[in-house]
Amino acid sequence: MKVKMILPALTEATSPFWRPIKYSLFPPLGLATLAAYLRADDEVEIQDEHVERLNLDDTPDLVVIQVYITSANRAYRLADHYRRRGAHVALGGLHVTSLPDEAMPHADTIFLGPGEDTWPRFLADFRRGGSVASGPTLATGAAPHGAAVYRSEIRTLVGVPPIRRDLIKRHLYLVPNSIVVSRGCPHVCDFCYKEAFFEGGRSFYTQTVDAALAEIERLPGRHLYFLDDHLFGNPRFARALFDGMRGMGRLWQAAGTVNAVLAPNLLERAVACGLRSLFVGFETLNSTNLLEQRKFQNLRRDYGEAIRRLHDLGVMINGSFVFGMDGDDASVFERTVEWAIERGIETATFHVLTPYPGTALHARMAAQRRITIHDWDLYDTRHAVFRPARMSAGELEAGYRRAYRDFYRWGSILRGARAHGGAMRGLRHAAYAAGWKKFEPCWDLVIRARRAGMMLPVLETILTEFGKRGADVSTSVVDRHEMLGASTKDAGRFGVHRGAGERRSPCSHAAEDTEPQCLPCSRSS
Ligand code: B12
Ligand code: SF4
Repeated sequence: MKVKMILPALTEATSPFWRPIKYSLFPPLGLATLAAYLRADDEVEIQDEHVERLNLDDTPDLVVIQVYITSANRAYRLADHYRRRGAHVALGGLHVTSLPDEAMPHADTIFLGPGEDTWPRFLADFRRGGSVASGPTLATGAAPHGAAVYRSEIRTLVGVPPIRRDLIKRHLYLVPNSIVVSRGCPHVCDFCYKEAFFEGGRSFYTQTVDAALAEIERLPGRHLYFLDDHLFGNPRFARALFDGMRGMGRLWQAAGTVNAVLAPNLLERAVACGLRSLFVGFETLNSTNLLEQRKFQNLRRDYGEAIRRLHDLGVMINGSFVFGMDGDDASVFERTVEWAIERGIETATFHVLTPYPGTALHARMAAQRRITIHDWDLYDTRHAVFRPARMSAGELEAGYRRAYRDFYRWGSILRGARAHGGAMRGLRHAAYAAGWKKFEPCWDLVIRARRAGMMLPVLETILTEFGKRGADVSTSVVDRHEMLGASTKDAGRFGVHRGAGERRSPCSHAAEDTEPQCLPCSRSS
């Protein structure tokens, strides 16, 4: 069987404002996950339109398209194209799950929720002769025009086959070693995609620690980027994973919450096994906004203390902030940027609040008739698609753009550098922030020359230098903690071999006190 898997690019990809660096970071892990369920004799190709021109002249038997909100229009055009050519078109992903009725007319089969249970079931049905609409338990019946709907019900990562990384064109990505070892998140924020996507089943679950460690072992080089929504979301799993990673010599980046950063002895374990930079969802400095968005886990948390803890352990921070919540007026931009600079946050990702269909935020705004734009192309967190409460949509968009400009001015970078209170640390801050934003045209040149993969050794070298002192401190803290008897008792519970870390060669990056710097790798700044 000939299978074509496509990650379409958002419409912006063809615009002069296209920023290659932002979209050449991570390979399409979701599609590579699904490809693992195909047979060895299937002919399969993954094409990612963010990094390559699609070949649309082929004639696959089965076309699989992953649909995000910002690429939905493009995805539907591609689906229509392949249906005209006689292929069976399967659509899935976040946007299809939120708006199945919209996706149906463009597909032969649609998939709601994660694909680990529905996709293999569909494949079996399809191979039996294409009668997918009557799939026994999961196909929930035919839509008016005949598309079948497969709805995910069984939520587990136990026993999933290894991701088909051989199908990923590693040289086209700046961060080819991205990895996810869990799905979802234990929290419930109103603006997040999570509740809609995982509706009807568990919305947070992890691999076994053994499986996660095995996946890490399969990745070449040293650098890893965990794309989990909240790698620290299950502290017992996280502790066992970090203990298992000790001695592997990895350098890694991930996302976490303020809460997780403040949790005792979790961050130290992460640093001891190679954490060098963390994407932290601060989102807003206003507690009324946190309440409004039900981001309770950030309420009454000491953001300043979280930042100090990260910096003391040598972890670089990418702070995430959302503008446009009902408590925000036009002063929010300057206040937030100043706060971040004064605390020496190295990089920041700003977003305009965006009501994704299926979220509680969307339902609330729709009920209040505040949604003004329905073109999905503009749901990219750069446009105000709703009427803000305390400023105009124009002010919100202009303020968002100004926040980026102000945060990355040379003056701001230098002020942020001074906030670290030490020459070498300050230098690291300046090198990091400037390296990301000020030299973006250089990155773009490398990417356009299809040499993105060449930058991985550079990234690894930089991260090796970054945070050595923190790694030393955290290693000794963790060791002390274990000597006191609080060792890896969680490991067995999650299926990790006891002492997995000890089996591996000792960490080679735990000695000198050189000033570190690091390439920023924000998820979507
Ligand atoms: C990495 C990432 C990116 C990367 C690259 C994306 C990529 N290569 O896949 C970059 C930086 C380019 C990016 C950009 C953006 N992103 Co982004 N990104 C992510 C992130 C952090 C991880 C994606 C991932 O790899 N997940 C792990 C894999 C295993 O899961 P998966 O991809 O969802 O695939 C599974 C299922 O969805 C399903 N599935 C998917 N497709 C199909 C198809 C079929 C047929 C079947 C059966 C199943 C199926 O099966 C897979 C296995 O279970 C997610 C958050 C998240 N946790 O998903 C946000 C996320 C997807 N991004 C989001 C957004 C908003 C954006 C941007 C608009 C941000 C911006 N401000 O510009 C842009 C635009 C993206 C676009 N091209 O349109 C939102 C999407 C909201 C929505 N409703 O669509 C998310 C959910 C973040 C969030 N919390 O809001 N992103
Ligand atoms: S903490 Fe992050 S991933 Fe989790 S529900 Fe909130 S916004 Fe979503």
